[in-house]
Amino acid sequence: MTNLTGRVREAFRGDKRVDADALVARLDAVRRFLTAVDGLLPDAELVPAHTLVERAGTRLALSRDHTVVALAGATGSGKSSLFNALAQLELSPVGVRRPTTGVTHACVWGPLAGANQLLDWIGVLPRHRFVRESALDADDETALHGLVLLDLPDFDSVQRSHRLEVDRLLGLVDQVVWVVDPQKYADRVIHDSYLREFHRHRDVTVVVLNQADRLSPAEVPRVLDDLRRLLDSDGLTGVPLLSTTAVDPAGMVGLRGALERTVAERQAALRRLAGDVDTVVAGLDELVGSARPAAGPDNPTVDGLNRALAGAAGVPAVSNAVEQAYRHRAGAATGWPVVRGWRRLRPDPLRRLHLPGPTGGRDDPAESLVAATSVPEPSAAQRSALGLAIRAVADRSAADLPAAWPGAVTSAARSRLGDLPDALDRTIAGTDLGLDRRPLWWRVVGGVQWLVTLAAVVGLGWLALGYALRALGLPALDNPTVGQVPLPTLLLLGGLLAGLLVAALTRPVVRWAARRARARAEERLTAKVALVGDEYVLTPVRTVLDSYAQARDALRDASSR
Ligand SMILES: Nc1nc2c(ncn2[C@@H]2O[C@H](COP(=O)(O)OP(=O)(O)OP(=O)(O)O)[C@@H](O)[C@H]2O)c(=O)[nH]1
Ligand SMILES: [Mg+2]
Repeated sequence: MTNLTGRVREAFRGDKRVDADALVARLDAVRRFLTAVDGLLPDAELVPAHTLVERAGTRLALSRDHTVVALAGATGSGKSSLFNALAQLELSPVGVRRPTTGVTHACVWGPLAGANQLLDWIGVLPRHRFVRESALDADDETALHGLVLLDLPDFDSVQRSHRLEVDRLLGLVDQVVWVVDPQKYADRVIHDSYLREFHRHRDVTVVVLNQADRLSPAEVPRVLDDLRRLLDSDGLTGVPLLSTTAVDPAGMVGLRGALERTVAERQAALRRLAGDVDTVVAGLDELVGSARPAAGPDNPTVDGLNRALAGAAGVPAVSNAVEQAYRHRAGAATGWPVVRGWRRLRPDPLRRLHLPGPTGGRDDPAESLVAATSVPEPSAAQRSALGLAIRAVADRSAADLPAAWPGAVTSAARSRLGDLPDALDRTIAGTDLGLDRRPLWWRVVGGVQWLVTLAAVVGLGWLALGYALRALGLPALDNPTVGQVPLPTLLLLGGLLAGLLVAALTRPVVRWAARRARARAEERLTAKVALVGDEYVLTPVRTVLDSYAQARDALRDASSR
């Protein structure tokens, strides 16, 4: 397996710009992945990818001129104070009762109209939206034009609704400024539940140690060092870390500068989404492997399937009937004419299976569309052999696939099992068994039989006439002789003997030819049955393997940068 996760984890964009087109292409690849695996993998595994595709599509379609930055942190860390200090207005109440902020407040630098749709999507109520522009007092705010700053409720709240609101918003915003204070900066909840989870969003993460004024100047660097160490162990190496003092404008310079740079770059939204794609791709990584899977099962497995299908379709029984039918028909055509009629009375073995009789194939095309043969139903053993063969096809095909796929391959292999019996029966009924044409040699031998029989009849008649004349006292016939033997006797005995001799000589030839007819029919039937196996078992399996290959390629495209 490739370790996409590993590759993704290494990808820290830092100052590297995210190309919008490349990001759109990666999102498109995630979309292709979802299309390829639709219905094949458990939906629960795909929720983050679906969410990403939907969110990213909306975010990119909405304003790209705005950068949405959220102030997130524990209650009392000073989010609202920082929010107000940045806006230089008392927009979000700051209080002593904890938690204070229950709903998200937004402040837009620049015209509100352009940001309204974005705020509708983010879900900030109109009455909690504020505009910095109307209160613009100087050009010094233009550097923040395009900033949409959010003051979030506390994430470690005793109020469940606050936590849900924070979690929802953290999934939507472009950049997060994590606000910690000197008392709680090492709190496990902040690190384990939030900061660590954001390690793939390092390049849209800023951490501020607020209330720095509560520390002595000597303590600030020490606490910052300690916090940096914690951030490193959270996987947030390299993220900007600043100290702020919300109650003193001088203590806001660093954060303000950082926000101005973010707004100027107009990269945060793209970087955030790129981080989301990284996260989703890493989550999907174990669903696909590295090796390109085989296009289908190997030949011995397919042969095994075809054998099992042939057994279940009654190919041995039909081939057997072909051999018997050949002997039956050849006997009727070449046998001694005296007993031929008696042979004809016996039923044709193929007719008994409702397969094409001596007159040839089916005349009515509609008849071949329905299962109409009387080939015996497959035995329990044949049925279970077929089940095992289909299982083997699925197992062999899925051998190289990761754990999520064999189930889909097995379902595909069995998906048309219910249609197989009819399809096999129709195929058997529609296969040319090679008995339609009467071989020329049958006619030659048949003709010879008629000739020698005729000779015997002529001889018999001749002798009978001689006896009759003698009995009536009439002059006897002057029978010609061949050597010592009178010709009529020779004709009668020779004819009879020749007939028996031809019949005796023909029998082994018929047996041999019947075996050949059987082998030929078996070959044709097996080939036709293999086509059914291909359509009903192998094609669905190949479709899944193909989807897998597409999913794998798509995920590779989504992970590359
Ligand atoms: N000394 C000092 N006090 C601060 C600073 N920032 C905030 N405070 C105080 O800390 C308390 C909490 O501030 P808030 O801004 O309400 O904190 P919050 O993070 O918004 O809290 P919630 O809304 O409950 O999540 C208030 O009494 C603020 O005056 C700071 O930098 N220095
Ligand atoms: Mg607050």
